Amino acid sequence: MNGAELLIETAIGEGVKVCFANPGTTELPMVVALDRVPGIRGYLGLFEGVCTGAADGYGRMLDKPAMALLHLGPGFANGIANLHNARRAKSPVLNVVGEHATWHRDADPPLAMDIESLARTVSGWWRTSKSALDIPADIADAVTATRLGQVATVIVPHDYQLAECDEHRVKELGSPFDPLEPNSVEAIASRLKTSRKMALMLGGRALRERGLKVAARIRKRIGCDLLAPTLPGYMERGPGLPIVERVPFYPERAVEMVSRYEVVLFAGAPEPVTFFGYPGVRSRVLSDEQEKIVLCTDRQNVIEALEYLADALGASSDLIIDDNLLGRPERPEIPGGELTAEKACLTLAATQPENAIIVDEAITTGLSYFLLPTALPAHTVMNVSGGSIGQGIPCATGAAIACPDRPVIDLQGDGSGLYTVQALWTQAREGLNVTTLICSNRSYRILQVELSRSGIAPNGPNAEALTELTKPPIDWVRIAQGFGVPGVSVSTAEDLARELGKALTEPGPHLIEMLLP
Ligand SMILES: Cc1ncc(C[n+]2csc(CCOP(=O)(O)OP(=O)(O)O)c2C)c(N)n1
Ligand SMILES: [Mg+2]
Repeated sequence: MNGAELLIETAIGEGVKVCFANPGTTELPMVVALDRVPGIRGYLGLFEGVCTGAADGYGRMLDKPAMALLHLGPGFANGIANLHNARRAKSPVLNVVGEHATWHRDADPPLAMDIESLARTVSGWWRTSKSALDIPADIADAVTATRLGQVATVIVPHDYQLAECDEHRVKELGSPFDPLEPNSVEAIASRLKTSRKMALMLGGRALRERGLKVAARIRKRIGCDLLAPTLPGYMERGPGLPIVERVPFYPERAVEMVSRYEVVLFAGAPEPVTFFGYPGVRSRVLSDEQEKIVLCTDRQNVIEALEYLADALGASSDLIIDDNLLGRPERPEIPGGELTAEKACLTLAATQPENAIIVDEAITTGLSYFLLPTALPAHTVMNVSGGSIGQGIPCATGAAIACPDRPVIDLQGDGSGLYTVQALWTQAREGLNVTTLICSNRSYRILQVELSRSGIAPNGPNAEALTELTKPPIDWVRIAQGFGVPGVSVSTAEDLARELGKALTEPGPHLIEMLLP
C-alpha cells in the first residue's frame, strides 16, 4: 500500500463514507486510492465552497464527518467561507488537503501557499503529515476531533501519498470528550432551584431530539424558557418536541427578549452577541447584572451534562410534559394571491412533507418562517450559522446525500444563492431530492434594510448599484436548466403550492423561482 491508500483505508475504518472533492495534481494519488480501496464514494463539486458546504450539510445531518478533498492552499482558501459556517455550526468536517512533495517545496512552485495558516482560522485541529507512516494516526486524530464538533484538517505532502508503506500502525480511537465534573453540575442544579426567571440556551447537539427532550424535562421542573442562538446550525422541530425561541437578529429585539431573565444557563451555546457593532449598542446581548452559567465546556458531552442536570433537579424521565409546552401537529392554510415573503413562508409551511430537511438561507424572506413551524410536522432546520453566505445550495446537496429518503427544501435568497450556484449541477448529476425555492427579490435586501436603519447617508447611485440585482435581471429558470435542473418561475401562492407539490413528488432536483416584491 502507498500512503494515499493507507489514508483512504484508515478513513473507511473510521466510518467515513463520502468524499466531496475538487482535486488537483497533488491529490491524484488519493483519487486513485478511492478506487483501489473501495468504501468511500466521491462526489465532484465544481468549486471548493460547494465541497466544503456539502461536507458541512452531510456532517450536520448525520453527526459524523464527510471528507472534503481540496487542492493545495488555493483550493482550501476557496472552501474557507463554508468551513467557517461549519465551525460555527459545530459540524464535523474532515478536510484532506494535498501539499507539494516535501523535496519540491523549497523551489517555491506557483501554487505553494502557507496551508497551515489557512487551516488554523477554521479548524479546531490541523496537522501536516510528517511521513507516510504517520498518515493513519493523523486521520484517526482528525476524526476524533470531528467528534467534538470540530472542523479537522490533514495536509498530506504528495511524496508521502506515493510512498510505499509495508507495515503501518493502527491507532485506536478513544473518547474525544473530557469527563464531566459532577460537583459542578450539582452546584448548578442547587443554584437553579433557588432562581426565578430563567432561560436555558441550547446549542450544538442539545438541539437534537435527545437534547431537546431532556431540556423539556428541565423546563417542566424549574419553569425556565428554552432559547436557541439566532442561526442554529441544526435544530429538530415538530410535535412532541419543546418549543424553543431563537434570539432575534436585530440587537434591540434581542436585548428586549433576553431582558426577561435573571439567570441564563448555557448548554452547548455561546453567550449571544450582536452580529455587528452598531454605534451606541452593546456587543453582548445580556447585561452585566444578568447571571450567566455555563453548564459544560465544548470538550465535554453536552447531552450527558443535561441528563445529569435533569437528574440532579429531580426531573425524571417519566415526567409528563404539558401539551401546551410542546409543538402540536397543526398547519397554516395556503394563502392566496400575489406572493410576498410572508406568503412564501406560509405556503412552504402549509406544504412541507413529514421529515423534511429545511435549509434556510433566505435572509430577509425567511424571517416569518421560523415563527410558524413549531406546529408543523417533524422537520430539521439548518441555518447559515457563521453568516457567510453561499452555504444554502451546497448544504442542501450534502444533506440530500446524507439522507436520501428525506425531502430537502432549500429556502434560498437570490443573492446568496449565486455564490455557489454550481452546486445545482452536483444535485442534477446525483439525482438528489432537493427543491430549491429561490426568494427572488432581486436585491441584497438585507443590506438595503441596514442602509436605511443606519441613517448615515441617503442612498446614492453607488449604494443602489451595489445592493440591487435587476440590471440585468437574473434568469433563474435558465440557470437551473443550464445545470440540468428543471426550473419554473411563480408569482402567486397558489402556483407555488402547486409547483412545490409537484417538485416534491417527482424524484430528482427542482428549482422554483418565487417572484417577490
Ligand atoms: C461571504 C459573504 N459575503 C458577503 C456577505 C454580506 N451579505 C450578507 S447578506 C447579503 C445579501 C443577501 O442577499 P439575498 O440572499 O438576496 O437575501 P436578501 O437580503 O435579499 O433577503 C450580503 C451580500 C456575507 N454575509 N457573506
Ligand atoms: Mg435577495
